[in-house]
Amino acid sequence: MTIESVESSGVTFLKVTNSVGLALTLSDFGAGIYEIRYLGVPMTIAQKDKAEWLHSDAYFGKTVGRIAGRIKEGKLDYLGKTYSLSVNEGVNTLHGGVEGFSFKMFKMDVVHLGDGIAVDYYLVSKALEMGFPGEVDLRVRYLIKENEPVFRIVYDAKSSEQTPLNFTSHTYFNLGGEDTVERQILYIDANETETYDSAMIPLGFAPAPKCLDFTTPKAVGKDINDPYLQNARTLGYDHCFAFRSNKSSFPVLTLENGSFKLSLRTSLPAVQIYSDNYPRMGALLTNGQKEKQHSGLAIEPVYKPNDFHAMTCMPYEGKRNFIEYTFSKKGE
Ligand code: G6D
Repeated sequence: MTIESVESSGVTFLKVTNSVGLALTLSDFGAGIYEIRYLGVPMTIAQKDKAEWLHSDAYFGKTVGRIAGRIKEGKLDYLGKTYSLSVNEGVNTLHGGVEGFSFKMFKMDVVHLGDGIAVDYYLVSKALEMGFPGEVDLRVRYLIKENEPVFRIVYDAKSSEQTPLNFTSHTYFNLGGEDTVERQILYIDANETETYDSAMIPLGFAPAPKCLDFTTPKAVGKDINDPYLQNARTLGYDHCFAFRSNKSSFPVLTLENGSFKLSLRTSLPAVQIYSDNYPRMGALLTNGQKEKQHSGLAIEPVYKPNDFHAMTCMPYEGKRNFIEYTFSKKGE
């Protein structure tokens, strides 16, 4: 295992490389993933310019919180009270508000474990920060084993009172640095998907239409121009998929091309898929490509939108979830 640290714009970028060629470049700003490479090949996209990446509204690789997704008019109705949240997308709240966790500086610690290392990022979010109830202590732990092409993100949260939490990793995958992910093959173990209004406010789940059915693996681009996917804002995938059953011991999602395969295991019950529908056209990306529509596929395991009961963190109990990504090389 090698660890290299680089300072840039007041932020520490930590590159961790294990002995089977998995390399994660992490950042204390937004407890984010700046880049993942496997066997020296890019598996993700982000803005190459680190100063731009830090504050990008693409949330490339960032930890999103306190609540990933949209909350209508910034009104959180929770346990009989209505909390007025920070609004940052018109009248609505997206990804925790103006200064969500993606744009906060975490404290970093590196822990050497028997068979790998943990890179821990800590943040304390005061009560009513961005309008959310309760004080929250979060540890985001990146676990990288020495001899496996696997990493696990573990969210460990404690709170001073009952409060809803829905953290995720907003990493955009593109296996092998292709120009877009449209030819890459996606499988998702889900047959119900979220419905939305014209502002992408979630309205509830329904049986997945054909264009959102990935229970049989298909190319990301196969149905991406389906009229169902066109809404006031975008053309492409920007949808939440509820897993049919998730024992967290088998992959609930895979993405693959001719050379590489990515498998997702998670304790979370759903996944938001966003196909980079409104890119920063021409921006140079970490995979050497210039950004365009569908340059990457954000794969964001989450709780179902608005399921604030499931999101609840109880004081004195805390809340833990994990996201695990496994990489493999075809023909290995
Ligand atoms: C857009 O609607 C999408 C979100 O799903 C995504 O997280 C964000 O861009 C980066 O707002």
